[in-house]
Amino acid sequence: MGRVDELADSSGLVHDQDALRGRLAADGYLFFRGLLPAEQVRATGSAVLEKLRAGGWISGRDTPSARPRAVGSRDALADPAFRAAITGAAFNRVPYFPALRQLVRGILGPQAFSYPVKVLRVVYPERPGNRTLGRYVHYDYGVSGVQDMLTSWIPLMDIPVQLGGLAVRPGGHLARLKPPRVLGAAEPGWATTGYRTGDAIIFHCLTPHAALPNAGSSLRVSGDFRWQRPDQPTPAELVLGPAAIQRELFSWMFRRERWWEPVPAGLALYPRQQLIAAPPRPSRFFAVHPSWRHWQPPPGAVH
Ligand SMILES: O=C(O)CCC(=O)C(=O)O
Repeated sequence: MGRVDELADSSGLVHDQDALRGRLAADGYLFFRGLLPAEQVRATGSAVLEKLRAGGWISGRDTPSARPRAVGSRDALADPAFRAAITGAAFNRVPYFPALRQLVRGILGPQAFSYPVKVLRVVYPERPGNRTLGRYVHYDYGVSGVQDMLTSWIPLMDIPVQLGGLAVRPGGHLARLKPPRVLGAAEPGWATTGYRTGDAIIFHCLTPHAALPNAGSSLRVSGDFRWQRPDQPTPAELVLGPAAIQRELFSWMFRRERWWEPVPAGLALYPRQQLIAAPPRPSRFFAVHPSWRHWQPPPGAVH
């Protein structure tokens, strides 16, 4: 991987909220080796792959279909097998794993919640013409328009660097705002790791990040689960779903599951486009670079 650095492991800080906030403020991310129960996460990955296998994304021997079924997560939603995977209980349960939930609440506050809308990433080996949007260096502020929103990126299988896991630019959240661009495979100043099932990386919405190319021969499967405090304006589409139905997305499917909990009552919901059009407010964690005053929402999807 050339000069790409190794992520710093914050596992030793999980019980020290001040230290976690301090490191998030300094580095823009927190990585935890083995935070989650590896067996349960592996079972989640297998459940996702089973649905995809049934839809022809992979053969019995886990070889990806010669023609990708979809390039990005949005195209993928048109595919019934992908829809079965992303709406399944196994995948939707991930942000309710206590170790993850407690950790994020320790950083953001006890009422912090995860958006019912979650992103499943199934990334084929990269070939000309199938580069995903996740390969562009971007900021997740463009996803929600909520200052201090955190993204947790969870590998649902072992993801060696060759399979193109997530890379972050440590300290990049303190720097000047930059336009999107494709991340090179060995850029100095970036950090990643060989992710293992059970690992988690959490990063701030102003932290530049991108996926590395999948240079392997199998699919890469991971999920993004995003979090905010309930006392901040909340993007309606991430709670109610893209069609803005009047109830919390998936509540009718999972409300009887032991692990499920509803989003807090009384959220102030706004159209996502309205929230992402405004520059970020001051952060609770660090001084925002003045260039963010000139923030423009990206012309299309950023993630
Ligand atoms: O996993 C990827 O391909 C990209 C992830 C990403 O951009 C995100 O979590 O916001």
